[in-house]
Amino acid sequence: MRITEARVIVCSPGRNFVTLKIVTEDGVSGVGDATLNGRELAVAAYLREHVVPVLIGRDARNIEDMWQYLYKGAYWRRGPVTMSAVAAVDTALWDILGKVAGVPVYRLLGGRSREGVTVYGHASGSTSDALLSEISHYVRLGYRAVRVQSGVPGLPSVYGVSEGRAYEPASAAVPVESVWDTDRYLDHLPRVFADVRAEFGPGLKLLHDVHHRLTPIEAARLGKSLEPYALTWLEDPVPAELQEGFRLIRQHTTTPLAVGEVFNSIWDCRQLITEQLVDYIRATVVHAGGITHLRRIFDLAAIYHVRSGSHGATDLSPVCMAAALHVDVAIPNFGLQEYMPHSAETDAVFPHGYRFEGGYLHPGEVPGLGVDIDEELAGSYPYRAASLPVSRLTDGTLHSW
Ligand code: CS2
Ligand code: MG
Repeated sequence: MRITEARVIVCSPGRNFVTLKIVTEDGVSGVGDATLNGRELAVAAYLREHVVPVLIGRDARNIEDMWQYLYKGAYWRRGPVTMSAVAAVDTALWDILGKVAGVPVYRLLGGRSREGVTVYGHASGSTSDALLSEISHYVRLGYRAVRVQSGVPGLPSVYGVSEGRAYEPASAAVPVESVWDTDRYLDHLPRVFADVRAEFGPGLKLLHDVHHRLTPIEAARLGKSLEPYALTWLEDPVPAELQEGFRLIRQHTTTPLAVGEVFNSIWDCRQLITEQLVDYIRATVVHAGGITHLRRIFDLAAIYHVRSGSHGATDLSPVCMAAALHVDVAIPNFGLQEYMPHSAETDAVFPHGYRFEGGYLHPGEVPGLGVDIDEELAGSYPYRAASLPVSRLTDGTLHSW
C-alpha cells in the first residue's frame, strides 16, 4: 500500500490550522494535525520541504518504521516543529490503517477500556458572580470537571479569562503584551476556590491552570493554600524546563499536579514521571509525535501511577481531538481530556464523528479516526498571521506567559 500523494493544507476558519492529508495507491486517504499555535508556517514548511518528498512510494502500513525513519532520519531530534510534523504523518497513517481494516482506530490500539472520555470544560470570569454562573452552565450541560480561571483585582487581563466567548489568545500578528503580578494572584486565588466549593460542594472536579507563571516555592504555597478545596489538578505551576523544581513543590503540598502541554517527547516527560513528581501528563497527539509516541508516553506513565490529561485547546484541530479520543478510550491510565468546543466554521471545515454527551466525549465508530478536512471549504479561509501574547511584570520585566 504505497503512498502516492501528500498535501499540506493551511487554513484559518476562525483560527489557523495545518493539516496533512496522505493518499495511497488504492485511493485511501488519512489526515493528521500539524498545528503549532503561532508557528504554523514553520511546521508547514518542514512538512512540504523535508517530509512530503520522502513519503512518496513508502508503505503506509509500516507505521512504527515510518516514525523511526522520520525521527532518527532527521538527525536533529525532537523539538515542537519536528515532532508536530512527525505527528501529522503518524496520525494520518493510523487513520488509513483503520479505514483499510474497517475499524475505528481505538480498536487497533487494543479496544475500549471505558464507555466514554470524561472531559473538562473551561469556566472563567473576571468577577466571582460571572465565574459562578459560567460554572453552573457547564454543570447544566453535564460536565463532571471544570477548569476554573479567575480575574485578579488590579490586573486588567489574566490568562484564560474571557467574558461570554471562547478564549482565543493568539490574535494580533505582533504579540499583545499583558501585565502580571504574582502577589496579587497568590492572594486572590484561594478566595476564588473557597467561593466555588461553597457554591458547588465536593462532587464537582475542579482544575486550575497557572500557565507556567510561578517559581517552585510560590507554587508550593499556592498548592498548600488550595488543599482545602481538593483540586483535581493544578496545571503548569512552574515552567517545566527545570524539572527538579517539582521536587520542591511536592515536598510541600498534596495538591495534584498536571504538566506537559508544551512537551514534545517522552524525554521531556521522563523525569517527572519516573520520580512521580506529577499526577497527570498532558502531552497530546499533535505536539508529541503522534498516536505512536503519545501511547509510548502514556505506557511509561502507567507504570508510575501517572494518568493522562491530554491538552485539548481550540488551537489543536478536530483531527487532533479525534485522534486523542481514540487514545483516551483505549489506554488503561486515562485521567481527563480537555475539551474546548471549536467554532462553527472550524467544525464545518473538519467534519467529524466524535460527539459530546453528558460529560463524556465519544470517538464514534467510523473506520479510521472519523474526521476529515473539506479542502474546498478550507480554501476559502486563508492563513492570517497571529501570535500568542507575552507577559510582563508591573516593572516591565518579561515574564512567562
Ligand atoms: C492551555 C492553552 O488549554 C490549555 O491548558 O494552557 O490554552 C494554551 O495557552 C494554548 O494551547 C497555547 O497555544
Ligand atoms: Mg494549559
